[in-house]
Amino acid sequence: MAQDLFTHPDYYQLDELLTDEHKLIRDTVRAWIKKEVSPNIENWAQNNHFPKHLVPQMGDLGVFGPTVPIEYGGGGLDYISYGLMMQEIERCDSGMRSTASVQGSLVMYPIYAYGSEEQRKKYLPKLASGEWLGCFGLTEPDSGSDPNSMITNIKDAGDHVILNGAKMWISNAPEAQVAVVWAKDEAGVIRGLIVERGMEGFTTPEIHGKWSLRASCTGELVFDNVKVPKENILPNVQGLKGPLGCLSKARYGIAWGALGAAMDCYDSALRYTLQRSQFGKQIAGFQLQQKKLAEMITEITKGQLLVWRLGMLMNDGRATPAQVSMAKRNSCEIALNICREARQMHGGMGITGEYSIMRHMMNLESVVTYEGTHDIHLLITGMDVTGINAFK
Ligand code: TGC
Ligand code: FAD
Repeated sequence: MAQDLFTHPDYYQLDELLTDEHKLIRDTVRAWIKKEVSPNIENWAQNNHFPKHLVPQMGDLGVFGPTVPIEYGGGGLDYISYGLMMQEIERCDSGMRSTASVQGSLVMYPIYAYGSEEQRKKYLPKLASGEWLGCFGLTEPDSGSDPNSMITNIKDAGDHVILNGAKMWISNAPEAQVAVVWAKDEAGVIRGLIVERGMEGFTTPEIHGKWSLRASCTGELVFDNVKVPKENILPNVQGLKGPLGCLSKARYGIAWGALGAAMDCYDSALRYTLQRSQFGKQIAGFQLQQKKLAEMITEITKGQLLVWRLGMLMNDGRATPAQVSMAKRNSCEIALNICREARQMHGGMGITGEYSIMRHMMNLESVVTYEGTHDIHLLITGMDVTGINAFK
């Protein structure tokens, strides 16, 4: 990637809606990204390299579990702060944001919200600091959009349970010390367990050949008669609402994050079309290019307002899962559209690693799929407004 010249578009002076602390947090994460990530991200993605040396730095920066209380190593911050962090990280690369959202929303959050005091004290500080990396196992080879169909299971064996099954497409898995895993007990009730690397029968083979999220590692979780102590079961939740509750937090972060990728593509397209000349004038002077830029900034501005309002509702504890779905879906849709337009506006240069556009576009194909596909979120909105469940 060439020098990172990003400045964020703020067409409606939305910075006025942020506190000084919000702006400080955003600018701190942006400065770290520009210094530590932007110069290398293209190389890491091209080489399918997960920069795990950054995990402790991300911990120091406070991007793991920013809304978790300070006493457990979290940031004790609000949801706008969390959103801005995800926006800044994904503005550079969705894979890096994946690392942060899995750790914070899908590993730390369930341990905080559903765990015992002992579990919180044992795991949260190490996860917050980045000493340990975590992953979240819900999806299985035959159970994706319909997680209730999972077959991974636990059987009671006295002071421990025996875990069998396999999870698929798990971000961070090959490097994780800890996995929050969802499995059905003998009564068919979904339970959450904390599985640690080193437990006999637990392996995490890497998934190779991805064209997307190449700077994030993805793997399977394979459980072959793994003995998991009962003290590792999350005591305070049962059923699908456990993993879905975590997904609401992570999807919220993605809503801000994907918007960050869209902002980067717009920023790059604006700069490029102002600099590049054809037919004797800047290409930004052609009406067709201005239409693209005008539509991009309109969608970005609407998206910024949507996620900010959602963040305020999250702060008040009033955001509904369906509202989160709408924002995740909207941000992914506009980011992909903006990315595709920006790619064309960069001409041939748009397919090279000189610009971040192609990498964003490939990354966003995962973002629009994981944490609930585009169609699943549309059906959640449809169900919410009609009261009719189209899934069943
Ligand atoms: P349904 O009967 O609707 O719900 C079961 C229970 O869960 C509650 N619930 C939620 N709670 C909190 N947050 C949400 N978002 C919730 N959605 C539903 C619901 O109220 C109910 O509670 P209760 O008390 O009545 O039991 O369940 P369903 O089986 O009909 O499924 C509904 C559906 C399709 C919407 C859901 O299963 C779904 O969202 N599917 C998509 C699966 C998904 O998102 N998987 C993501 C895997 S993790 C991942 O991709 C990480 S990538 C991370 C990265 O790298 O960044
Ligand atoms: P399917 O569920 O088989 O869907 C295939 C198609 O059918 C989709 O277009 C879907 O929208 C459509 N479809 C399904 N049901 C319906 C319906 N009722 N009506 C209309 N259309 C429908 N999972 C984890 O648990 N943890 C992780 O950390 C994680 N990380 C991931 C990282 C990456 C890079 C990727 C690609 C995935 C990751 N996932 C993870 C898995 C992800 O959540 C699933 O891929 C996603 O939920 C979709 O499941 P699926 O791939 O099995 O597709």
